[in-house]
Amino acid sequence: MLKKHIENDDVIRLISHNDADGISAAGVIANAIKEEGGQFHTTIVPRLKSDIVRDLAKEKYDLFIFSDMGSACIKQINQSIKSDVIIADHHQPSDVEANDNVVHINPHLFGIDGSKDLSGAGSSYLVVRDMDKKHLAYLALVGAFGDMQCPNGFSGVNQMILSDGKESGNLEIHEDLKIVSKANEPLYKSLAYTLNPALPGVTGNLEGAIGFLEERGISYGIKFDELSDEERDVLKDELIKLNPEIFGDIYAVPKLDPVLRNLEEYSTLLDSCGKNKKFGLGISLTLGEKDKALDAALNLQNNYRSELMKGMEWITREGSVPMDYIQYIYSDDKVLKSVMGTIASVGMSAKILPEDKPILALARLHNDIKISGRTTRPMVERGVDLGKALSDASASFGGQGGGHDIAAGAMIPFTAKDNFLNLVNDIVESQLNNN
Ligand SMILES: [Mn+2]
Repeated sequence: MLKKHIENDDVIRLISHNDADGISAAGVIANAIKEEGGQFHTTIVPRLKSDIVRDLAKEKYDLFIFSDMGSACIKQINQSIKSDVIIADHHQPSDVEANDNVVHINPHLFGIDGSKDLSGAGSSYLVVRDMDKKHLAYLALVGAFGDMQCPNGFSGVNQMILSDGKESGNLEIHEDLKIVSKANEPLYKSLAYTLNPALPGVTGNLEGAIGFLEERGISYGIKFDELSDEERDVLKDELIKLNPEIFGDIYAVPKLDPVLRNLEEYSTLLDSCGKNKKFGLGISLTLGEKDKALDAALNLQNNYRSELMKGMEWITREGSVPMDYIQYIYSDDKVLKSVMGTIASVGMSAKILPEDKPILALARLHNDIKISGRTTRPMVERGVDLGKALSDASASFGGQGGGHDIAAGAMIPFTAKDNFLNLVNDIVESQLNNN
């Protein structure tokens, strides 16, 4: 269907999600269209709502493509869009069947788990794969990284996309240290900025990183890429002592600019674009734009990283507030608010905060509080389901919440803060007792 519209010289209308997966998804389709000599017009939105679908329907395009979204809105799309539609999504679909003018691609329709085995960028890749586009497989995996679908390697359809990438010749896997910004930051910053896996005493701690390297006689002010082989070996041994997961498979596209080469880092850079609402910038990176675009994106990432370092300093100093069964952090500081969820989870994985209680990160937004909840796999195995806890507790106070057992979110009125915390504490207690 896509090919036919490109041949007709139709400008193709792309609508995608605002996170790293959504931007990668748009990038996969945009690259395919561009390579075939077609034209496209892209809009990135945080959520596909009925009024957006209604407004789109008024636009005169012959083909609409929804990527990393759309499956929940089949009913509205059926009702309002008469042109051709492609939906390439991986979220839980609504149970409405799509009309004949709608091609619906979603792993859940085939009994495949869309939260683990295929991303929105992956679904989009399946749309263009047969147009001789296996060289775009890597971009589908960037999306999978964005949606955290590579905990210990790829699974399911992602695995097949990985084989495509290797087959096309541009994607390679090699074992190395999984520290970030090896080519463009001094080593101590690379270590402090490495969040996944976390390095206790070093992640989120610039001074800790300098101290760690100085004590071991490793030059901290130069880039990782400039280290001697000898220093690299020492660094590897010492970092493995901190966290063995720091050495492992790296998925890389060598022909890309060094700062994008590692697909996981590529996805973090797109995430920075998304968080700052620079969607055009994100998409232009996926289309191969360098120089100014790359500098602008790195700039956004740097700002985010310095906010993150401030946040990490803050939790190192202040710690969390313990309750009997949960712990929480709360702030109404402008900088801290933007990184609350991340510092809560990195705080736990870097062992700054205790891991034996789920954490809620609370950020005040006017009259509401935004909550991000995180816990650990062992806590989930003991019965904790944060998605359920936050959905039930927020509903009791006229708020909204939900998510996964291990990570969830909610929004509640500010006035309900203390009662909400007490209720989540009680729910987690009963989850543990009833397990
Ligand atoms: Mn996604």
